[in-house]
Amino acid sequence: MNEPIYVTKPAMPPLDEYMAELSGIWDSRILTNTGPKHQALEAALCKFFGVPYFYLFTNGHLALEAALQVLNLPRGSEVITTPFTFVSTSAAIARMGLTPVFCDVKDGDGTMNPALIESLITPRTRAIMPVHVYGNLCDTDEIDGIAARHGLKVVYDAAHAFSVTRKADGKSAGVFGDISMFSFHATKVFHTFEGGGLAFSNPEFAAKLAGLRNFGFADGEVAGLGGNGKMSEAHAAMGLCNLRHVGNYIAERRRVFELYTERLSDCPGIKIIAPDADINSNYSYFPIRVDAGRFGKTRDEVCEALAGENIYARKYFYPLTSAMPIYREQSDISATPVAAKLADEVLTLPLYPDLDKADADRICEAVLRSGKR
Ligand code: T4K
Repeated sequence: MNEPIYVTKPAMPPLDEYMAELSGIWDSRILTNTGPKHQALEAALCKFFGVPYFYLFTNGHLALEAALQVLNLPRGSEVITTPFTFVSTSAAIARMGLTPVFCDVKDGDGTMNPALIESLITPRTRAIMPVHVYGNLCDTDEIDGIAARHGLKVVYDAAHAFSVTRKADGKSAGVFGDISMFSFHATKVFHTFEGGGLAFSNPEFAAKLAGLRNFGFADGEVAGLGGNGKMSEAHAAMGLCNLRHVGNYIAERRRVFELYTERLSDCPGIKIIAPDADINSNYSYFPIRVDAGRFGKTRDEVCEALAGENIYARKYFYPLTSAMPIYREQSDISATPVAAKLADEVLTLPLYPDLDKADADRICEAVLRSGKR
């Protein structure tokens, strides 16, 4: 049997580079509580995203919860979001005592369909939480415009969108809406082992978010109900190293993306969800849609056939979060038919910087063979 290939493999900087960062921590004995590595990484990320504030957190999910908490929405408020996402997005809304209201997505890139948002607004709606799926940017101008007209806040789940920029004006995924959340989990394009953070420009959020990630402390006193979301120095050190190499990681991802595209783009029944033409992509995922009628096998059958060859693709995102037991009673999956179809058809193939041509070929051949069984 061939070696297993997983959906991703974290990109690593040279070990001696990381050890050099760590030696600074050994000298200073400052391990956490917004130390020098943490401050350096935040400053570098402000520049990277072109935002006045970037706050690091222990992970993207906690950052998303803090982003909602800082908006101070009344309990039970409705937040319009998408069901075609990782469980974290809807869970953050629900765990903050808010109600997710599921909006359907666009067939092309799986991001929220702005044409449907206004029909979901009720007197209880207070915010919108769209997701930049696979790094494809949402229709931010339209969504932010709707929010402004209706007095709503916007928090973008930008977990997948590190380094994505708009071609037209060079704007990064960090500048839209009120706050954008990025995940720095091991499986992401840029990682800090675990981690994440918030990009924003409102100075009022800055003081409050500092408290929310540090037990509510402000000027030495507990001024609010905070938790502990601080990123450690060892994690921040990994971020400093990876930031030096992320351009290379993305170039290597692009190489793999192009290999797959060359082999799979002409296959009847397989459709690649390509990066939108108007963005500079980070090539975070390689999602394909399997049209069972034309390909001859369902997405699940393709996924199983690949697993049989020791290739572990993932169904990002299946099931829809709205179909999960905790939301099922309050949501109607038939109201989001495009998302439901995507969730049934999509399969993300392994994609990471050091996936070599031989493995990419092996994966493509396994996909093509699965349709002929
Ligand atoms: N919003 C969105 C839209 C998200 O996609 C995510 C996270 C979040 C919010 C929340 O952000 P974080 O709180 O996570 O920062 C993975 C990741 O755990 C998760 O971060 C990610 N999205 C999601 C899409 O994927 P799993 O459970 O599907 O992946 P996992 O952990 O099984 O890893 C996949 C494969 O990667 C493994 O089979 C092997 C390889 N791997 C994984 C890890 C963790 C490694 O080689 N080394 C590793 O350390 O969730």
